[in-house]
Amino acid sequence: MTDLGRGATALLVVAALVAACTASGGSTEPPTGVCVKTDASNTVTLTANNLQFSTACIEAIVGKPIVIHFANQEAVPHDLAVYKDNTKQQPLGKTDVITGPNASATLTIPPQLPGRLYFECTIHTSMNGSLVVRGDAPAP
Ligand SMILES: [Cu+2]
Repeated sequence: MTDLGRGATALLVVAALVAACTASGGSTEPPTGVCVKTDASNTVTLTANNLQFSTACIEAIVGKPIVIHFANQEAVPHDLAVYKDNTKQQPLGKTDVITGPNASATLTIPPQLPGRLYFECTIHTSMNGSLVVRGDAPAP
């Protein structure tokens, strides 16, 4: 390899390292644009497979009941519980434990004010995410 070639290779390695560090970030907030939005009737489908939920962020509409169709696609028992926040002090609703590969349950959460709720599988708490409620708060 020529000296020029070595220099270029070293530069590429440095550039790749810088890119890797920049991409990792340090925030626990999900990046914008990755939330799965509910439809016009504030309904969304969440699936469980390979010990993971299909998304770590659901975005719902303020002031309307939130309906989550929960489908378990594997032969491992899962449930879905929603709380006011990740302290889990205020439960808002929970499905039964269901075992796939073709099981489903529907969870309806009462209308919520804007904010960031928390959901998880109570059996595998590493399966969790945010339920973001967006919109203007309804008039009192
Ligand atoms: Cu689970």
